Amino acid sequence: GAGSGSGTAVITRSKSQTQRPSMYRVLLLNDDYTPMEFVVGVLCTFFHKTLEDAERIMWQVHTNGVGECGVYTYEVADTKVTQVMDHARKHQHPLQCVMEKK
Ligand code: TYC
Repeated sequence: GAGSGSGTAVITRSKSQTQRPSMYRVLLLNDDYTPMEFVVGVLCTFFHKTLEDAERIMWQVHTNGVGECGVYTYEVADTKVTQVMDHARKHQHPLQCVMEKK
């Protein structure tokens, strides 16, 4: 702080005030059965992708086995994983959605 007689004011800020939250990647995994259009729909509906981006990500997952839907704080990432898994189960598709710490 401002020490007696130092003539210097020191601004102190606690670490927690400036610490950014950990970020989490939400990933889609490929499988042999989920229709491509269903995956594109998931990316548009739950991750707010344009049709063009959704199609690019879907093909990336189809080709590489895995692809990134977005990067979010823990609570948002966890909610999206749950929403996608519930949606896939409801339509009886084996689509898998997971999150990983960046
Ligand atoms: N491989 C699937 C098919 O050929 C399409 C697919 C893409 C499935 C992405 C899942 O996360 C996925 N119908």
